[in-house]
Amino acid sequence: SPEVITLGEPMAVLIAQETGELKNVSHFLRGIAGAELNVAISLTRLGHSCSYITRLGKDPFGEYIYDYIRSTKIDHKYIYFDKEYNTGLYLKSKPLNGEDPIIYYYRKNSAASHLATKDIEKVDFKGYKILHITGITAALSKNCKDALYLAIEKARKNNLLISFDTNIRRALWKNEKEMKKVLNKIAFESDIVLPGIGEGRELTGKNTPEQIADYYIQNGSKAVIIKIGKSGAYYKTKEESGQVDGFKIENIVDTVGAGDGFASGLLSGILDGKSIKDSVKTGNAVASIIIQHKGDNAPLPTKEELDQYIFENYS
Ligand code: KDG
Repeated sequence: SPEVITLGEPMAVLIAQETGELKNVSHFLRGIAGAELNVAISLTRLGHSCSYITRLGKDPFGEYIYDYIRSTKIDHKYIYFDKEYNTGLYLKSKPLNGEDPIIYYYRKNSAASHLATKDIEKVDFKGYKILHITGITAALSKNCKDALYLAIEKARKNNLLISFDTNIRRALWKNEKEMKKVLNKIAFESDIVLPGIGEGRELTGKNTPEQIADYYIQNGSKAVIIKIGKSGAYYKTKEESGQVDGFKIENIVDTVGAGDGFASGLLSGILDGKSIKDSVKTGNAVASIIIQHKGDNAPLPTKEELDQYIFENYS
């Protein structure tokens, strides 16, 4: 088996080539998106093996995503085509310097939102090391949430490490209470929980990185890594804790995808046998590369390029 398995919704993204309100933009650049797919792309670029489970529409965007995945080293045997529903799509604005872009989704009732337990039942989890999941999948539909729970259960039975990026997407949740309940439940069952500082505050009601980490560890999570933007990340396990500074960047182009870059760097560090502290540093490095470019996942470094980047940019 490959080392990592992940599941989620891939989308095509149309990236505005002009600033201003999306309704006035007439030129877009097409790209590939989807938090878990971004992680899979980055991991395979870094020399690790990864399977991706999803459903795609039999439409031009679905075929575009499939062809793209086929051009990477991602294992695609668990990608299913859905004849009935379309592939999700989203629009991303071109922000003025350093701001977060505006995101507009066309994904309701998408092919991937019809991913279900029957798709996960077909998956053999034996031999994988890590299951990587995000809170986005839990928000897509009831059947996606059930599929996610089944993946967690199968991962547990097969001794996989479970890595969970909370990835709050408010637009996809019915209400705040449900969102907190579901995301925290998944976090308590995960070995590694990866919230941003704002997400951690919202989900736990605590304030500092340490308090947020303690809340999750007391409830069953093994390691908590809190992303704090320019300041890097804070990590805590039962045994150790610390803060790892972020990489200094002159020009932030697009923050979307930073969390996925972080997750992929972190997991690659863990798979390479690095300490948690060095794995967090590797996560920071990939995130800092992503935000200097406008795509959600390009251009991603190979392992050699990343090592060189860390060597040159971190003292
Ligand atoms: O993390 C990046 C993702 O947000 C982006 O690729 C699209 O998956 C996506 C989402 O639901 O926001």
